[in-house]
Amino acid sequence: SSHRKSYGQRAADHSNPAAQLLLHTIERKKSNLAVSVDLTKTSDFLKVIDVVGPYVCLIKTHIDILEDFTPDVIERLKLLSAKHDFVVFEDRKFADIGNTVALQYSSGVHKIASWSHITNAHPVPGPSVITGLASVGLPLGRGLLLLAQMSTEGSLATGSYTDDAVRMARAHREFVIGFIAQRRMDHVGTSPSSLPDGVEDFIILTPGVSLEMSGDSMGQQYRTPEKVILENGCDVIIVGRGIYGKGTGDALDVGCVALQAEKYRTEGWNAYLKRIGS
Ligand code: 5IU
Repeated sequence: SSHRKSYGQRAADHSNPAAQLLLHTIERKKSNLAVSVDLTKTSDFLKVIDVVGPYVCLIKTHIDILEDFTPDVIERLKLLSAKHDFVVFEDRKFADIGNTVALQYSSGVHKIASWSHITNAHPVPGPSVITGLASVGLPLGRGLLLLAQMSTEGSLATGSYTDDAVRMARAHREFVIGFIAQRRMDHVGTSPSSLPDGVEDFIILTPGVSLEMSGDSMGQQYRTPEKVILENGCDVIIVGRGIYGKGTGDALDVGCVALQAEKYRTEGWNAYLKRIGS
């Protein structure tokens, strides 16, 4: 299983350029930490990204929560991505018919496909959500994550829904590079010989990670980096408030944010080293 291979070795099991970029970036920076920058002011958003940039493989955005969005934000985000060598993932969670998601992905104010290496979709509409997004994203070398599970209490994305998400992904491996999930997915039944090339490698990015908190007041449930990487076999830890706190305006303590990012990077990487047995 891919579980005990190094990130760098696994890049060879992917044809998608965004998957290769992510795995090589993780290896190069020795970081499986992604920071989710859920801040509403552009100045805070860019400041946190610049501070955590050295410690992360990936920055996850919710571009539609910025109150003062202008296209210049994207130019600055691209500059920071080049400066700090991180991948960009817009957590858009597409969930409509193929024609609509293609428009939402390419157009509107945010033009997500033009700058985000990776985005994600709910499998609830069926395979057409993948083919709709792929019509825009594949020519640009983008990659897609399917939402196979969620971290929230009472989530409906469980059992056969999760398994069917994996089957949908297997049928579209050129574009679907992995999952947002709580654990690795290779338990979903298949014989390796039924796979096109006998190899299956999906990258698992997992949200709901904190060292200190067990949840929030709105249904979020947290696990530690060690638990998700070592026990649950996930590949990338996604951390938001555990790193930037409440993150409102003046309260943003840049030194503290950098320390937290370094701490989560170390926790995540050490858990990975244990997993691959080195
Ligand atoms: N997120 C989750 N859980 C999920 C999915 C996405 O928390 O199951 I799918 C997003 C929401 C937020 C980030 O943008 O990940 C987690 O932020 P905190 O670490 O601040 O809880």
